[in-house]
Amino acid sequence: MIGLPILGDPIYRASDQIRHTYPMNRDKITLVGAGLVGALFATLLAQRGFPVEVFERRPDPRKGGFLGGRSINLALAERGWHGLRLAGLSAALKPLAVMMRGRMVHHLDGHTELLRYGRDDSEVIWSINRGSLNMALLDAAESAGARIHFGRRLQTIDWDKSTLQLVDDETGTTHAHAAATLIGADGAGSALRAAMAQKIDLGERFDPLDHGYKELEIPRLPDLPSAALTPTLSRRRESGDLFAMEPNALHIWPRGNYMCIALPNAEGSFTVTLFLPNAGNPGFASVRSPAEVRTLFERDFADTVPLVPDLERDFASNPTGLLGTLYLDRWHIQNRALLIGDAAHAIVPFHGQGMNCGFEDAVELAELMECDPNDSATVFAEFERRRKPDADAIAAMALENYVEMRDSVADAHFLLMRALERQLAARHAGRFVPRYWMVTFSRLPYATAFARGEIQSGILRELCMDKTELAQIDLARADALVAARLPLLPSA
Ligand code: FAD
Ligand code: 8R5
Repeated sequence: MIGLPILGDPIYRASDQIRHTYPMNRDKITLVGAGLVGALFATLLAQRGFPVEVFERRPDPRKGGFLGGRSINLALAERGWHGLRLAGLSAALKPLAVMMRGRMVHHLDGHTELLRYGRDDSEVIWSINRGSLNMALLDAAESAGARIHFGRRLQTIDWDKSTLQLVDDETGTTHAHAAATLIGADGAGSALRAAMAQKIDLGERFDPLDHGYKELEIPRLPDLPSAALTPTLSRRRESGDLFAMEPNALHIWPRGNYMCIALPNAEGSFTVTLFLPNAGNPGFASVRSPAEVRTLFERDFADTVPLVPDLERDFASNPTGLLGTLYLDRWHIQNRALLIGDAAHAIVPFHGQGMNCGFEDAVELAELMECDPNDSATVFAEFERRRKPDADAIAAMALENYVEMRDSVADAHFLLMRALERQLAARHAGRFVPRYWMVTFSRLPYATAFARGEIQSGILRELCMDKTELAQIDLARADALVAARLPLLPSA
């Protein structure tokens, strides 16, 4: 037993300086999927002394796989940072992330305006590269003691024999593995979920959105063809600028029923995403040929045209992404298996909360397991009881935020309500907190953000009815409504 920690022996982990005691008698936990949520959860569990084994379909991205492809970024908010902090990763990742202070709205006539998300630079979101984040999490999981097996795709489960069938897609070989307690973080197309559904009715429902998405790229300023550059951009390039647009913003081109967005990448490029209905015009069914793509962009997103040199090629070669919401009535089977992250509750992307919510799952579950390490049945049931209302709430808010981003953001009445919202937030700190702030900058349960958001938007609608300017609002009435309808929030 030399070299192995014994009960009561403190372990010091270099990465976060947290002291852990390695307990005995903890059952091994088998995880499926080492994506964002799986890798974070493996880290948190291993830190808490659980033996953790992870099976991941893909090869190890640290061995030359993730690099080279397109830069794909994600918006990281407070819930996500909290998980990364607990994993001891936030200090190392912060320098890789680009601050996004607000929405940079690109109007049809070409003018832009920045609508700040929060009050100051402490209330912002961050754009981070998915590959870098995933690799940092894999490193953290392994340093905490988790064992990750790459090139192992879960195919089927023999529940009676507690055995997984795993396939190595590169060689075609299959492997059997005995596992008693399974946790699935294998994403929206979860194989564990499919295997669970053969044993019990999960009450699964997928609500497809009738809109899809396509990713395009704005290269770094030095990589843009000179011919396309405006005089301003040429000057900026000569002065050494890397970014072709404002880097510290999430760019939005709201166009009513559809939109483009762009998130900055640390090296200077932007990932642009076009969200469009699948049918109708414009829609993915009608915008197909290179000429149709160009016509759409020249009409609706004219300021992006010089910045997306490979427009037609990106459009043709990148797949059209499907969107929708996954609802399950049950996330677990007794003490045998539990789903977390997208495998349990994939949502539409419009609040930028899919990963953030999944990280919150990982933290909540790791903390429950730490409190009650030998009773998976109770922990799994409790996890589902606590998290399901929050998952349902963020699913609903994400759908609502699509309308806000693509449409309302350019609407005068909406902007009046937003301005009043800020004023009430300043007058009633801790009581009137904009829903976006609760979702993005706090760790209040999503269900609380949703419920209070409904009350708040009722107040805003009543006060703004028939009004066009802030000066017309009856603030005494506003104060009375807030006091009557919104209890003080617990201080964080
Ligand atoms: P995944 O990240 O999908 O990981 C699942 C893992 O399981 C993968 O590694 C996969 O290879 C593995 N796997 C799958 N099947 C098997 C199998 N049978 N056996 C073994 N392993 C398997 N969220 C945000 O919060 N902010 C954003 O800005 C944001 N932007 C996004 C942009 C895009 C283009 C997309 C597609 C999503 C975005 N999301 C964002 C959502 C976010 O990516 C997901 O919510 C998050 O990745 C979910 O993590 P997960 O670990 O549950 O699933
Ligand atoms: N996901 C995001 C927001 C909210 C921004 C706001 C929205 C692309 C497939 Cl669509 C979207 C947000 O309200 O002003 N924060 O972060 C990320 C988003 O989309 C991501 C990049 C995406 C899935 C394609």
